[in-house]
Amino acid sequence: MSNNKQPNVIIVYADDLGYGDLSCYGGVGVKTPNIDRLLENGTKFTDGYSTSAVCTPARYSVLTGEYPFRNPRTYILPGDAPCIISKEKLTLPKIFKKAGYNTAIVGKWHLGLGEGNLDWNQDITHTPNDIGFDYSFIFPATNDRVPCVYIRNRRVANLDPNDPIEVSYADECPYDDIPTSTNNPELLRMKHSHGHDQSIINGIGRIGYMRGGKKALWRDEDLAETFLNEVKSFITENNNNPFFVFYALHQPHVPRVPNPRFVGASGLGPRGDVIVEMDWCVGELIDHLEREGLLEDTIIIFSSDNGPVLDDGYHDDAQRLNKMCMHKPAGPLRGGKYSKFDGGTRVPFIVSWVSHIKPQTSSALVSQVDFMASFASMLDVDLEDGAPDSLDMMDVLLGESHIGRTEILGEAANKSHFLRNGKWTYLQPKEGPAVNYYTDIELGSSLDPQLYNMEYDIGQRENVAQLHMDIVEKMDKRIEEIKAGNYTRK
Ligand code: NG6
Ligand code: CA
Repeated sequence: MSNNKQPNVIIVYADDLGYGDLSCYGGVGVKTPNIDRLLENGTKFTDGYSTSAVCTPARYSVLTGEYPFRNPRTYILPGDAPCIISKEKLTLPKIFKKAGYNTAIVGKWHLGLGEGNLDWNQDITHTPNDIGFDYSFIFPATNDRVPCVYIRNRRVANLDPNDPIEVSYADECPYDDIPTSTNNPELLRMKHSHGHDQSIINGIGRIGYMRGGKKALWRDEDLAETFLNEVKSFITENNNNPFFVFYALHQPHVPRVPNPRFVGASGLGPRGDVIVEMDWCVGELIDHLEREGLLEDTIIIFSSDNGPVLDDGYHDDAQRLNKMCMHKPAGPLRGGKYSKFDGGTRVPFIVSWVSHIKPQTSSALVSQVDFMASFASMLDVDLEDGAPDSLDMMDVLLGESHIGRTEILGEAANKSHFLRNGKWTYLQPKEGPAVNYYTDIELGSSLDPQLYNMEYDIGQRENVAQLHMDIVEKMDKRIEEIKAGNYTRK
């Protein structure tokens, strides 16, 4: 690096934002001027991937540098799951800590808390603070799962000891005195289309049952600003010390409830409105760094955990309005969230650093699993045997080289894999419906092998497997090799 001051690093990580959802990625229905602004001093990656088409496994890879399937617990977790990252494991925040940084996570967590049978009214023993974060202000799982509360470090925030929290993910509601979607549909202000029919919190049906904790409940309209203010305070407090922040946004995951200031901001209904709100958050973040005199010295990465979905369980008119406005959340890609097609894992991927990066577009193949080895290399921290699937791509992330990975492995929600190698993407056969009935997303499941030439078929329309069975066999073998523990870095 040309200057010897250690840059601050902020990863802004959206939830279910698609490849086509930003104006700088060609999105037509919604304007994202603040995120686009990152490209004035940044690289726009056209071929950047998360490791999974759903949240928990994708986040697991960012924080551990490991493909999700190496840990059998990397499924979409319920809100009362134990933490799936062990305290001993080398993690991304630990890399920063070894280099003298202060570290924080703010926003969505969804990697489990505690050790099982969690008592939400006591100090929690296994939180982000045990895997390398000095400070954490999170919600436990997703905004559609109970408990709908913030957790600051080890404690539920604003908890009244006289109103303890109970949480259950049993099929039947174990509490007879709480409102549920089945018993109290009159309380709902947003109707569910599938699932989300258990506890009602703030007029919205959720996944899971929750009793008590009234004062601790979040207001959905305030989530964005609450998290933003936490990030801002942490930055101000660390003005004189290098810091790493994992800013895990909750937008545009369901239920999409923008602050009233953003209602109607997009013309795309709630989904578009929360994207505008998210963009505003990024603008506020940039302005805050500037005011603190830190913008020049801060690397900002913007990406998403997985691809887009329109109907993910609530009637919020996303399908109709997106169609009407011709907004394609996955852009030219096939499939979306949950899918083995590129729409599941190929996501917006921007790296900006005001003092170092010239505006450019890069088609280098990059994966979020590489953050760990890349920052370890920048900070001169030894990975030892941690982060086995992570490659040092720092020069690529900084736009100094355009030679990325040769191969990328990704997985669908059903744990079936694809491998991209240069222009070829191969999808391993797996039984299952071609299209999910509820979300209307093409999942990429098929008993036939699929091979696509990404150079001229970005939409993965023409399966050329039969023409290139030699490539199919080679790529299939390679997936099995990687799965069997032939780690990428060795
Ligand atoms: C699914 C939910 C979906 C969403 C997803 C997790 C239903 C019917 N669907 O099970 O709404 O919460 O889990 O999304 O309950 S993720 O982005 O955190 O992976
Ligand atoms: Ca997600």
